[in-house]
Amino acid sequence: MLKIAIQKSGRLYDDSLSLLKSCGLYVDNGMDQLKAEVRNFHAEVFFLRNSDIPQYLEDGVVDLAIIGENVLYEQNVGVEVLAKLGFSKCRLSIAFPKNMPFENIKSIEGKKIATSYPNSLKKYLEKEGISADIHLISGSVEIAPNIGLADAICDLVSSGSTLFKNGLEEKQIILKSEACLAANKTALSLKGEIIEELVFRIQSVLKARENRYILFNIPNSKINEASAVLPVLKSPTVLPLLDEGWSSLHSVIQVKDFWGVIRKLKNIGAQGILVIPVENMVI
Ligand code: PRT
Repeated sequence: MLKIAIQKSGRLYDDSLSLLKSCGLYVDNGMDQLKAEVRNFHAEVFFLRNSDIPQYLEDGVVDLAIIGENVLYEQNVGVEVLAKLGFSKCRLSIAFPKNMPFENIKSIEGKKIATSYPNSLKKYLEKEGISADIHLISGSVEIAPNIGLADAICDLVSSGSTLFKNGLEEKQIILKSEACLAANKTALSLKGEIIEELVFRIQSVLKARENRYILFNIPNSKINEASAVLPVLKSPTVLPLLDEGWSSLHSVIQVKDFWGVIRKLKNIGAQGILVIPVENMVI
């Protein structure tokens, strides 16, 4: 039985559960459950506190976990990252009050910095050869300078609005992070086959999210021109329409190329353009 840990509530919960479900794992989860069985995959899902997950993973209480890279780095656990998952993106940054001068990273020298990430900050300061006073706080780090508890802070930032509301400015990124799938090293050898199957499914789902299925009608005389603007995996599918001289072209395009491709296709003469999400992509 494969044991997978996800956060029990918080920022990672919804995306983690939805990813597992997109991989075809039917998780029978209810409110306040510690663990739930997966009906159609030889696995169970453990709902744990984010900060407890790395230790459980290293100790082999669970085999796999969906967790922020920042937490693994902070706790320095011996686990293996199998895939980056593209959600819960953030950065661990040093922020100064707006009116406090900052020229370069050396401006941190001798300052008192409040953080919930003391190990990550310590590693960073040592690497830069800077000495500063690290003040550990477990929550609401952003208020520390305003109440005179510290000169600056080191905290996670995503939109930047928390810093802005507290009169702080992001000065130095020390780590970039996103959710990842991490594995216990022993589990990798003992349960390699089922882990490989899950990683394969996750990669197919992530690939699908980056792509869209596109179909449109085009005069036969324009098929080659239209094909040339499609960054296709292979060549596009061409199906004849009842209307003589017209065909329907089907292909897959990347979300990032989407609007550019649509504009070019319209200019070439494409009609009835349909764009459909892709649920899974096995290539
Ligand atoms: O209680 P438990 O241990 O389960 O949870 P937790 O308090 O560690 O978790 P949670 O849910 O707050 O965060 C879980 C994970 O989400 C983190 O470990 C990160 O990997 C990731 N993540 C992504 C973030 C953020 N973005 C984030 N912005 N975690 C926290 N924040 C906080 C930040 O600390 C600050 O207070 O959000 C505020 C800043 O956000 P912006 O948008 O205003 O910049």
